[in-house]
Amino acid sequence: MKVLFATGNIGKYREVKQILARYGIEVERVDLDYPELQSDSLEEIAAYGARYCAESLGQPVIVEDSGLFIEALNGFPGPYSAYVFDTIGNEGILKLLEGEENRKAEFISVVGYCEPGGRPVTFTGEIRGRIAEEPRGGEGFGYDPIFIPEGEDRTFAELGVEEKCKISHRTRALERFAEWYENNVAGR
Ligand code: ITT
Repeated sequence: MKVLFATGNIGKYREVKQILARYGIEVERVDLDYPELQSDSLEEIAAYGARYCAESLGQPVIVEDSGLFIEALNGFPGPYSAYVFDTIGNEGILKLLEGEENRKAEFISVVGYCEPGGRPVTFTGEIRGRIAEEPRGGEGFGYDPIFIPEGEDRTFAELGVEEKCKISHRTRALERFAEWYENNVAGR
């Protein structure tokens, strides 16, 4: 079983490949730059992207859209996480939270799957946690150095990819996808 994954983010690709291998699903990356719908909903963005890629490639494909939702910032950066990371980055987020006691945050991942001519389906996973006081750790990507998952003292970047991928938002979304895929697509 092999699925195409359209993403420009190598960190994401490594994780998705590793997680889906547990289910016997092989992943191949396609560097297809699809338009990101401007929407407050990660589900809508992932569904639109999956359909666009399936039609462009003429093959079944998955995409993944994720975001960091910070409670004290009313959910910011949320669906705009990629833009915010590329502009103000982790240091910018920490500045916005300077002196803020409520550090609660949530990572959400939405996987979209679509076949050419078909309707997209989406699968969501989330993990709660908090924003660290300073960046820590050298593994992972993006916001990993400033996100501490619930029940932990270490950031995702300190935990490392192996540990992160036992519990992450992406893992939970992909578990749901893999279960659906086994029942609905594999062996069809
Ligand atoms: P695509 O090509 O797959 O869209 P992207 O990096 O643009 O890749 P998103 O649009 O989903 O991905 O943006 C999510 C942003 O949040 C991006 O800056 C990521 O680096 C960051 N992010 C997503 N998942 C993360 C994770 O597990 N750990 C740390 N940062 C994460």
